[in-house]
Amino acid sequence: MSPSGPLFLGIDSSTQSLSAVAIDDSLNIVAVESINFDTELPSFQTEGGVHRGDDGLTVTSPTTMWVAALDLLLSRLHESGFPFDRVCAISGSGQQHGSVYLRAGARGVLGKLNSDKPLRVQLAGLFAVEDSPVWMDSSTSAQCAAREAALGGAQATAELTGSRAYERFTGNQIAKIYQSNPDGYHATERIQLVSSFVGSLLAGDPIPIDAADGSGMNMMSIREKTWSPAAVECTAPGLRDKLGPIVASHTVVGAIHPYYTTRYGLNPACKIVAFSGDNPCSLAALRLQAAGDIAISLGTSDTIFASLAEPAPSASEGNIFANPVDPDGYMALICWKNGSLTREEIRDSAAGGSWDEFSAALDATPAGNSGQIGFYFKDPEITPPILQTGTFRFDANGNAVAEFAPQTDVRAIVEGQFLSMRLHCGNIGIRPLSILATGGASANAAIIRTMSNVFGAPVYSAEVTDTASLGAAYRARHGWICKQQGRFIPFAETMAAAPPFEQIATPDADAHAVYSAILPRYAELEKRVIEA
Ligand code: 5FX
Repeated sequence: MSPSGPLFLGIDSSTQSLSAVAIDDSLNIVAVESINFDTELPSFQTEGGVHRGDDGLTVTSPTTMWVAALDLLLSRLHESGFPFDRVCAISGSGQQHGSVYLRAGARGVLGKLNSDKPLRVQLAGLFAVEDSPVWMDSSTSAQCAAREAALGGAQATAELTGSRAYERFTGNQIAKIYQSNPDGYHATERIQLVSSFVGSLLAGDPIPIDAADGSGMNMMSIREKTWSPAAVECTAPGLRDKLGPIVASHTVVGAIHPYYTTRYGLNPACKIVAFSGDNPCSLAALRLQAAGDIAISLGTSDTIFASLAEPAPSASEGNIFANPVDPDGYMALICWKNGSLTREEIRDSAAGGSWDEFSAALDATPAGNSGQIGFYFKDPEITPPILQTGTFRFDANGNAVAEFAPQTDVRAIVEGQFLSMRLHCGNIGIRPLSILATGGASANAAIIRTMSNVFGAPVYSAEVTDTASLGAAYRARHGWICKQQGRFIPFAETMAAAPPFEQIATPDADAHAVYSAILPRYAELEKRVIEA
């Protein structure tokens, strides 16, 4: 680490841990630290950072655990000699959708933190609801149905808020708290997201929710980036006053509270930039700054993150959020449950359990698989939503067939997964111009070539770790630069010093034309599979 110069800190409050990444002004990572909730704060008795209810649906985390983790994280960095006095700005990331219920009077308590005592001791009693519902909770189906009924259906809810009503989305969680624990609800002065809550601890004042994380609540108008009165009012009475304002994600929302300057040596000039969700922060870390930049993560589940300019929210696929680095832009998140495990199943059944044989089979078969198309649902699929598992194979004439030759199976699963991605991306307005491939399968050249050809876009490789906290650190620097200059500076300009990602595939125009011709047939067959 150089001995001087500004530093920027990103703090990620994820499901299982609280982590920090510090960068310097040249975007180098200079420090990382992490606190695991289960092992380092065992008194909270969490498993994977959460408590699961007996109903199998309710999932919460003890809010005070996040408070205790913050002191532990900062003291760990302090003890390692980290130069907190050089930190100009802090931003953060939080698991999306989780909510925190601050009791009346919380603002006064936060403002008067005393640096002689740990946060945990001073903030006991701050919460009107002690256990925060988190994104893994799926106990609010009744509240989702009520929201969609109030807002004119699933598609209308998606058009208004960016997503149809999802159980984990915060508005539905708040509605459940109001109905099941009215005393707790009425004792609440302010409701925060996990992200804005951790930022509030640092600022010593409840900071606003940012538009990107606010999009995960089913209550924000995705186009206006303000609370939708209809979507707030159908949630719980008197809610608008408890939510505070929404700000653009690059906004400086406060300064560090003296608690941290005295206790850990932070610089009193250190700014707090609005905290955001983990997925928006990952978008920033992957530098998906221009509309059409997408990242495809090939992991246990396959996920697409995308920047887009003109969203087309849909009730059947994906979530649209406000873009965390462009106040006029949007981002999309789409998840496919059948990812690596499903590819591995075909590797085992059709390629002798070997990735080399799997790749050779891909190389030996033609783009478009001579018209043969397969759907492989080892698990119930999210995109498109289909509960029925199984494999559905069709020949070039659209007739269902029981089997494919092994090599055909290999090509059919890879092409099918990418055609599904292209189809469902298109349905919500994503037009990929460049693709960043991450995750395990991104190391397989034959799979990546197929990805590039299906989308007709160049593919780059990125092995970025700690994306949520790194993205938060980039955003801290972005917000700080905007504040210094007194105007919005495009995120890309602030990232000019970052080394370019390596290009690993160039699309073949002929192969791409084959996939463009197949896509309507693929869509038609997918419909048949869903309807069957
Ligand atoms: C996104 O909508 C999710 O629910 C998850 O990715 C959480 O953000 C994980 F923290």
